[in-house]
Amino acid sequence: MSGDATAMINAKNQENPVMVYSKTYCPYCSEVKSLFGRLNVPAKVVELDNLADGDAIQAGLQTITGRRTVPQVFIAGKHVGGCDGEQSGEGEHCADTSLARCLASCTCQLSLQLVPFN
Ligand SMILES: N[C@@H](CCC(=O)N[C@@H](CS)C(=O)NCC(=O)O)C(=O)O
Repeated sequence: MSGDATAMINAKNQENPVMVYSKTYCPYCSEVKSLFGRLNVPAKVVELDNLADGDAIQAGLQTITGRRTVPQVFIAGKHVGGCDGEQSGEGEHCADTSLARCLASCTCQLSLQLVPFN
């Protein structure tokens, strides 16, 4: 399933300007979802623990991102990280700064793509 999972993830990331792979009970995921809510950015959220093939999708995410935790966030098809600011060197804690900055740098692309989002 791993090849199928990565293909499915890549397709979803292309279809949806903001993709969040999440688990319903995960506090880091809640922080990311609430951040997008505060920024009024509609994000497509996949709750892996609600899916029969959630484990396979998580394995596919690990192949793509090198990380085995949720959340994993993709903006305009690009992996931007989890809840923390690891990738921007900000260390543990949720990511108003790093995600918000990334969103700001993607504004033009997102505003074009978000119009038909559901
Ligand atoms: N530093 C990570 C922590 C994320 C994390 O620890 N997530 C937990 C769920 S709350 C996780 O994915 N655990 C492994 C798993 O559920 O398979 C982040 O901020 O994104």
